[in-house]
Amino acid sequence: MTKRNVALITGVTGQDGSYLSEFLLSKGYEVHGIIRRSSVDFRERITHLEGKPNFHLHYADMGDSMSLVKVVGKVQPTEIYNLAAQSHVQVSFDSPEFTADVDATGVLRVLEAVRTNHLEKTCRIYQASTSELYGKVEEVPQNENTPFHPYSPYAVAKLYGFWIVKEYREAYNMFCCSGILFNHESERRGETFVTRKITLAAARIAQGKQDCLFLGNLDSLRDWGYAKDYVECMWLILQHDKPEDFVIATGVQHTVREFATLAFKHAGIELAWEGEGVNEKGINIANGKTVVAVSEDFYRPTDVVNLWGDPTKARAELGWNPQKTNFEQLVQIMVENDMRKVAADHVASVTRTNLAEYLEKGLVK
Ligand code: NAP
Ligand code: F7E
Repeated sequence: MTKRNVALITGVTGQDGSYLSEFLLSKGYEVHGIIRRSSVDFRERITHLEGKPNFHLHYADMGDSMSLVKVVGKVQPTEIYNLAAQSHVQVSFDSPEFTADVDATGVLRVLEAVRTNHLEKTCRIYQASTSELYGKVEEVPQNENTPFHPYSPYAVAKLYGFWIVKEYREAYNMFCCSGILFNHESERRGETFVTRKITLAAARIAQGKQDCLFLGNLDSLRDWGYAKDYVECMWLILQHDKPEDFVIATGVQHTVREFATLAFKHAGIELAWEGEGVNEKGINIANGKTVVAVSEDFYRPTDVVNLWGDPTKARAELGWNPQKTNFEQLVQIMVENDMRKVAADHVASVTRTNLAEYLEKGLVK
């Protein structure tokens, strides 16, 4: 009898959920996703998948155990990918309790939904863990043995998620694992994460639709990869012969300033940097205009500034290639996408215009 592959994805409408759905459908999976009710029923990242015979959506919420128990019971998944989260670090300072409920207790609810439905022996579970666990870093680069030092309400919540998954693995012999993923970006990245904020602004400035981009800490170092490559690793982690946790990263780090320099270059603007700290500016060499400035509104109460992953274990044990898409290619993919997107918005919608203004004025982080 052929193996029945049924995946349940929480966070299916997010960046990773959309790429993972495409990946699993291409592997012949029956894919089920959890969505929550929103006043605007437009799910941009998965619209192209809706209506496909193997793609199904169910209403549930990470804060609602009953809904999770019901969906797991109905779908009888062989694999669960728990990607749902309040995933914005800055927002976790504004909404710490909600973040804890979804990102910490939500993980427990998923594990318990599996146990309640007696699927512990047949259902494998992937937990979307994060490099933010290393936080105020204790060593560079970071691997599976590096001590954790979470440094935001988001990271503290995700630390609970990591440990409860490990606990259920040992206590109940469940196949549940965490992927400790470093930052991964794409043309589907949320618009208030720093990479996408930069690529969209570079495109708007290049096309005369925005004057200046305001950013926070330009010195922050990240190990940025391509989301499409990272979802493959989530799947590989669940196909491994043993349930284990893995660091997923490229092994290369860059500053926010370097990302901005390269993004503007792809948009046709050469930047020169002047000044320091809050007075630093990115000047368009061609016309002397300031196109990047620093705003303290984007500084965080505590910031994680030196993330650099060591993907040796994933490469050796999963055969995963951390450099499939490198930094330069990632920036190029994102800028080319946003140049097209901004050009197509020739009559900018009210929402789009307002968002650009809000971003400029520092009202949306
Ligand atoms: P994302 O784009 O922000 O997507 C988050 C998803 O979670 C969305 O589908 C969202 O639904 C859903 N969600 C939030 N609260 C929910 C709730 N109460 N009930 C049900 N669904 C809820 O995040 P992402 O970048 O794809 O990241 C996926 C996961 O990986 C997250 O857990 C994130 O914390 C983690 N992670 C991300 C990165 C990265 O660099 N991207 C790195 C490490 C770990 P709506 O569309 O309805 O809001
Ligand atoms: O910030 C600095 C900011 O918001 C990156 C999430 O997917 O990855 C993501 O979290 C860095 C920080 O991502 C701005 O201070 C400067 O040091 O793009 P970000 P993040 O906080 O690293 C991890 C792995 C996750 O798990 C999360 O879910 O950039 N920065 N200026 C800025 N950041 C933002 N957002 N906006 C700025 O204007």
